[in-house]
Amino acid sequence: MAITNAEIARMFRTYADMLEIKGANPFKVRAYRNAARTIENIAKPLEELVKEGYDLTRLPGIGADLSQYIKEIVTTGRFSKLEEIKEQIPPALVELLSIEGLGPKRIKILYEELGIESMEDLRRAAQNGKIQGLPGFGPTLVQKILKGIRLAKKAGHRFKWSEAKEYVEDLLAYMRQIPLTHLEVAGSFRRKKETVGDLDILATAKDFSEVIRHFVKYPKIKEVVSAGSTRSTVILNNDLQVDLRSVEDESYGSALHYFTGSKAHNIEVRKLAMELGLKVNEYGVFRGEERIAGRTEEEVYQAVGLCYIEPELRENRGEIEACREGRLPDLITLADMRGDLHTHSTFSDGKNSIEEMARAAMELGYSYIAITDHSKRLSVARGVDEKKILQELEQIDMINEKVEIEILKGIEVDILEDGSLDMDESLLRRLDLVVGAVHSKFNLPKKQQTDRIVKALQSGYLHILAHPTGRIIGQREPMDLDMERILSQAREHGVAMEVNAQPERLDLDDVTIKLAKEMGVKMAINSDAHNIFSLRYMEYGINQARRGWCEAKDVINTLDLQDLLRFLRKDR
Ligand code: DGT
Ligand code: CA
Ligand code: CA
Repeated sequence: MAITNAEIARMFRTYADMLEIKGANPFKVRAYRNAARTIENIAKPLEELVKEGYDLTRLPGIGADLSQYIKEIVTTGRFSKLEEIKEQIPPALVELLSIEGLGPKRIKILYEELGIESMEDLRRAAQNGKIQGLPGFGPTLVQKILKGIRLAKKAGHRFKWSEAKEYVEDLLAYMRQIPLTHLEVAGSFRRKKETVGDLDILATAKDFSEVIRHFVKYPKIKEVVSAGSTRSTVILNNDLQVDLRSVEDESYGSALHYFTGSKAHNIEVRKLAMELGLKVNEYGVFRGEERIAGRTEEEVYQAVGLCYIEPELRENRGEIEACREGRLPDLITLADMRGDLHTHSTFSDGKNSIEEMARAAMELGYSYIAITDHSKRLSVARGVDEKKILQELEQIDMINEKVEIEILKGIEVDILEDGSLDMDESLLRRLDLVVGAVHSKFNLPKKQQTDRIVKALQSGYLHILAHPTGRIIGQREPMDLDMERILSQAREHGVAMEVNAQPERLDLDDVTIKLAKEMGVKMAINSDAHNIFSLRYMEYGINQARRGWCEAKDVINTLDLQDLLRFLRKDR
């Protein structure tokens, strides 16, 4: 079985956590975390890169040592340093790092003094009053820890869709080694939700029992929770749970519909069926004892008087009414995209030259790509100042002469705390495209934060507002914003709202995309790529846009070059 980038990233991250608990040099710990981030963000399997002889040290944060470890992992499937450290530190200790108030030092004390090795050990010790009184553990901290345990339980762990996809592809390839009639992932994964809790897989085959027998032998399984004759649940080595069900062909459509969900959508469909005197379940649509539909999803929808509804829309957000009124959207697809309007090059913190980015965009079939490096205020990203951007523009002119794709001259200009833009206006006027974004002060009060962004929208320079809420999934909350006001200002000033396709951003989210569309605001779906591989993030942005009911006509980078330039030409 192939080893996925997500698995390699997970190994490095676990190793970093364990190093930290061991009290290793913080720089070393950070190096592994940075590498993990790089790896999970490369849209091409490292295994392929290694096979092609690609120099891994060209990737951000990957030095000679890490490059060697990656080679070890893709060739042997093992990371020997991680195995060594696991001999010294119980792996379950790592999950305690997610609890607020517990750093590596305290975890070490808990382990050494009380033998605490897991979340469960910790909960018991805290409740039994064993923790209070240990050096540095006062009553407030103990309360905080107990709260942290409850939070961790409630949040559970969800996987980014992009990470789940890597596991899905590998698992499906494995399952196809045996003869199957149908094989499909249902659940939130099929609905392209930004994160998934677990995977729900559906299979039909002549020989049911062989399906389960084969499934539980998948090499990346850590634990087989259950294995019956038609269903099984397993936990993969990254803790992702997979439920597999085997059904009869004549029930396949109903089962697929049922297990695709969402639950809220299913409930509405069932209500409709009841009004018609029908019963819907995972085995079919029934009138009395008679099965009247179930082989395909289309059949199921038809039986209850509906048309086919795309999985991304099945959230009970109006899709059933829209279907009955014949106004379901014609959802955007990856093939509609004509270009990418937010990318970086080595002029700021990107890893590839402008020409490399342009050629990679060409290979994706695009007709244009905007290079939008950071502005000077963002020093961590080596933002370009007025002098450097002039050099960049010159270079773009030169490269445009020799490539068969239009490179647009852009910038990702920082929106400063007072709403002004981090670049000289005379220069902004010379660019084809100005992408504005907030990169600091994410915690301003709602009114102030909204005013800041509205001021930028009103400047007359902005074409796109990038990652509008600033959220990072599982890490940073969205900014507190009056989104309706921002959307109506965006419409008024002809600014497109970005659907940022980075898998941990996906910002705007699905609900806000739908609102934007309803308000008549244009959008741009962009990869925000910092290297040639990440241009492929576009797929994740398309997923999110589809969940937000987006059609090609709502999105400016589905326009051909001439029409796009017309949109970008504003009075300024
Ligand atoms: P997840 O895994 O949390 O990301 O979300 P889902 O939507 O994949 O949910 P999951 O795995 O619990 O269940 C898969 C599908 O099965 C769900 O989308 C709808 C269906 N389902 C589960 N439980 C029920 C239920 O009680 N009633 C109905 N109508 N459908 C259910
Ligand atoms: Ca699921
Ligand atoms: Ca499930």
